[in-house]
Amino acid sequence: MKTDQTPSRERADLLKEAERLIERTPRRLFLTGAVSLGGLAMLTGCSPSAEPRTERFLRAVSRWNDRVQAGLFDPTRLAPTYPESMITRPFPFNAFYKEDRVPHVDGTDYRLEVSGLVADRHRWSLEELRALPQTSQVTRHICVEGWSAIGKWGGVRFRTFLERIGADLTASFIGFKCSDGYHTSIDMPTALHPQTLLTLTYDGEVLPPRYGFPMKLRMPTKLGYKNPKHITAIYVTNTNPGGYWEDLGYNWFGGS
Ligand SMILES: Nc1nc2c(c(=O)[nH]1)N[C@H]1C(S)=C(S)[C@@H](COP(=O)(O)O)O[C@H]1N2
Ligand SMILES: [Mo]
Repeated sequence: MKTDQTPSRERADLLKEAERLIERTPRRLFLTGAVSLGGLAMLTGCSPSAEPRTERFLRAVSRWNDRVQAGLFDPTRLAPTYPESMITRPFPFNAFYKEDRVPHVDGTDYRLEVSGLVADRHRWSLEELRALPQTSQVTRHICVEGWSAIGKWGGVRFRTFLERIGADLTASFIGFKCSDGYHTSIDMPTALHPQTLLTLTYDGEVLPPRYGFPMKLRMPTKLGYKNPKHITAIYVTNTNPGGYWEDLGYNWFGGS
């Protein structure tokens, strides 16, 4: 069937279903090329000839979804926290590669780059970051691949860090670059949320390599792929930087 000939009601349902599929599709299917956005559109019953148009349309739906999620986001509403007895052991590892390829970053030479709309572009050593006020929380991490797990992360409130670097808090986005080539970005209201932490520890220990040494941005209000590990650079910007999975069709806002 051609999208053009689909009755509008049916088409709306079809798009809703396609969007759900995009957001729930296991990343390995995107990775192996078994599923593309166009492919997903086909699964929902559109002909190959309608592919590019449908793809554009689905991306527009996902952008609309970003705006709805941003509008619904309550900067004061806290995600659930859990007792330490509920921590998932062992906590799962996940990345766009297998665990044997986890980067081993040297903490001695490490300096966190800060750029964009900030007053202070000073590069931060781990010692300096550890000297900032630390806090910890036990929260649930939810991955779109269909698993969730409870873990304990400790570090600096991201709002505190943004204030220290003199970030323009009226800017729209924060971008993150990682030592494994991963990248992602978040909206400012989420960056300023009290449970958004620049974490340096996992379960009371220095963050191990598999969980993102030297640091992971941990947000219990966002899905797993929005939580960057092995951060090397942070930049404040008004241009949406996108992200590794986001550019492949995962929803940008990625709220959980
Ligand atoms: N640098 C980097 N960060 C990343 C990823 C990655 O591949 N590289 N994967 C993301 C995804 S999809 C998930 S579910 C979580 C997994 O974090 P964990 O290994 O601590 O469970 O990291 C997120 N952050
Ligand atoms: Mo994930």
